Amino acid sequence: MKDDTSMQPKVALITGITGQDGSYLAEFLLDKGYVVHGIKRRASLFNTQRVDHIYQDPHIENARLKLHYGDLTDTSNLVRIIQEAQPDEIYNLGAQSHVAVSFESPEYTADTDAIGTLRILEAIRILGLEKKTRFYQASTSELYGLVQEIPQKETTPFYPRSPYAVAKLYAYWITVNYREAYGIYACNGILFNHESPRRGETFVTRKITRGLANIGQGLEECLYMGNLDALRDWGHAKDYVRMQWMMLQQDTPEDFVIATGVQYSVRQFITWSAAELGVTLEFTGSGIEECAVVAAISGDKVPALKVGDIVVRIDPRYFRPTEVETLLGDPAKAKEKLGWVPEITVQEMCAEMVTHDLEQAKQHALLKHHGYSINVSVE
Ligand code: NDP
Ligand code: GDR
Repeated sequence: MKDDTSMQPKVALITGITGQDGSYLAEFLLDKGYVVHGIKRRASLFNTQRVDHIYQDPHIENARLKLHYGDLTDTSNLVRIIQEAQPDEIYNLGAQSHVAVSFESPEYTADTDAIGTLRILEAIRILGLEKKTRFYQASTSELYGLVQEIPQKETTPFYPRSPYAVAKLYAYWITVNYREAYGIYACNGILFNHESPRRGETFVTRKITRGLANIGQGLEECLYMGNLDALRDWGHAKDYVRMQWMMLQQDTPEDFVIATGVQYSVRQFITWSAAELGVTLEFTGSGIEECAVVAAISGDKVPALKVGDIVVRIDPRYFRPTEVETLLGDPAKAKEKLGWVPEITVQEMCAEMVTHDLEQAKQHALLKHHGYSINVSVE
């Protein structure tokens, strides 16, 4: 590991700081004493909810969190921010990260996720920072797509199955190439799915925990889902950002798979989430006729539900043109070389997410009861 005792605080730049991982990583690095720069996008409404709790007034002396407006599609902007920040470490977490959306916006996804990565690596070169700045690329288990080996490890061949995964494949290899060609300390974390209460509402786990909590409070009628048979290796984002940092503290840059080594189906995640709410579900039918019916209720967390209610139905809209059916990672290298093991189980994570979303649903139900209009749309 690198010596961490120098007097000058280390400087990190995070693209995607307003996202799930970016927010946890910023907290983690601030705790370690870093000065953290983050890139946020201009939006017509505030979009910094995930980092508002660590916001520091830029007018105070020695503020250690600095946000810059920027975009991965804007080269000059990236060069200027990197020049200003002079980062010791760059974490490239920014991306159009939704697989289903990448089929709708493939070109934008490629521009942001593939060429955006190249733009940062080129900025490092243009600014002569090859020896100073270490680079982390948010690679993904989606690279394995149509899996060629079970479980998937660093040497497993890739077979991407979406415009998102194809864009990330370019980003993966350009990171390897700039490491080999220019000696940049650059590495890929091949991360399997990781979730948390800060997970975007349209990813499957959060859609489930939020949707069921809302239904239980009478804010929604039913959860419409896609492929319930998909198998994923789910971990907690907090565990995974720790590993992102560890990867940049080694003597030599290497790529690592980050996963838990266990997989479950989407249906199983629905069952756990319901159980956290005191609800037992029975799945009936199959394929696009499948639905989940309330079989029993214990406790009082779901006042709007009764036995016999249908809470999950299938909507073909949520099936992808090409699906990744199964993902299971082998994190042995991360354990052996870095001593990394995940600390939070998927069941604990599910419970945390349900608790969070139940609190939110109760608040929304209260507001609705008092006549305020609440938008709980789920996509
Ligand atoms: P999120 O979708 O929560 O966050 C994505 C971030 O990227 C947001 O801050 C978003 O900004 C920003 N962003 C999107 N487009 C651009 C752009 N054009 N320019 C600059 N910033 C942009 O993703 P996660 O935190 O879950 O994931 C972080 C990274 O890790 C992503 O690259 C993702 O592809 C990858 N990954 C994620 C995994 C997971 O399971 N979570 C697993 C493997 C890889 P805004 O808030 O304005 O939308
Ligand atoms: P994924 O995550 O595509 O693996 O990408 P997501 O949670 O979107 O889907 C997981 C699996 O669930 C199935 N599914 C549904 N998915 C969504 N979003 N909505 C549904 O209604 C639904 N029904 C079933 C999907 O078909 C899929 O099989 C995530 C992202 O964070 C990527 O950025 C990251 O690279 C990978 O994880 C690893």
